[in-house]
Amino acid sequence: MKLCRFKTGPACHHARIGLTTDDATVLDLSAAGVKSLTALLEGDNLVAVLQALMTLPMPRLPLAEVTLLAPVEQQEVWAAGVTYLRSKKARMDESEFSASAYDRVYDAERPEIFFKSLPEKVVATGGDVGIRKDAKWNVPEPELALVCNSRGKVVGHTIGNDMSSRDIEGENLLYLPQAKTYLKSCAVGPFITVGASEAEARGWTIGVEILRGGQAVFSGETSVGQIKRTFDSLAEFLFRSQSFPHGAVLLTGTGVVPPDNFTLAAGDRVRIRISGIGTLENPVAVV
Ligand code: DO4
Ligand code: MG
Repeated sequence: MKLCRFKTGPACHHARIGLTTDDATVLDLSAAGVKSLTALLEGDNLVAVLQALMTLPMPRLPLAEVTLLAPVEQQEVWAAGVTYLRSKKARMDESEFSASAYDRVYDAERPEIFFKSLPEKVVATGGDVGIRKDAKWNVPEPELALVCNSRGKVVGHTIGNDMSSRDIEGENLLYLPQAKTYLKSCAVGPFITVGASEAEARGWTIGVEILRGGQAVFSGETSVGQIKRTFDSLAEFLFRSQSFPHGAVLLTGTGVVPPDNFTLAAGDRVRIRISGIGTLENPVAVV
């Protein structure tokens, strides 16, 4: 079962909450009085609630005819880093200066967690993701994202793109916020898969394809099972000495890194697929 936020057309100004079970049509849960994703995610027994909602009469719309919005309302987006061996190696290669920090954090009990985006700045599928005009080496980071409620419980999974400027990050670790958090640097969506256990999610694959003029100029794949840390431990660290009254989204790190001679260009399209969730696709623009 997958939840989404959508609009029915350009003239429609309010977001509706939808449920899809077939990836072709969406049930408009607004017709059953569901006004917010957050309220749904806060309740206990989400799967049972959704199953009960599905028995009610509701409009069913073709997915191809709606505009999918990012599945975030008031949730901040945070990100974990260096959770895959591949990411540790890439960071250590990009910066002699910071190599030992990456090496240490991979093995440390405390994960690297950083702030990624305010909810209102999150880009939906189809929207532009940005590469900084002052950066020379830009990559997407395809990541599984944990959707947590206000109690820190992982209640769903979605897709995140942690757009990153590797030259800025590699120059000095203290530049990480500039390399990671800038205009259009975070895309999330389009669906939140609910009801999957961590064990199930660990069997999913994450694939990324970068298209230039319609041709793939990079593609790569990893398995969610390669993430070193458990989802609960990542969520637990995020919520330590912190409060998220509306819940939060936590990207879990990248395990697919393009070769060092690759950088994104304006006009590229980044297509990220996670087998249990769907496809997040965004064109690239200079910001
Ligand atoms: O510290 C660098 C960022 C790491 C990251 O974003 C990742 O591993 O995905
Ligand atoms: Mg990342």
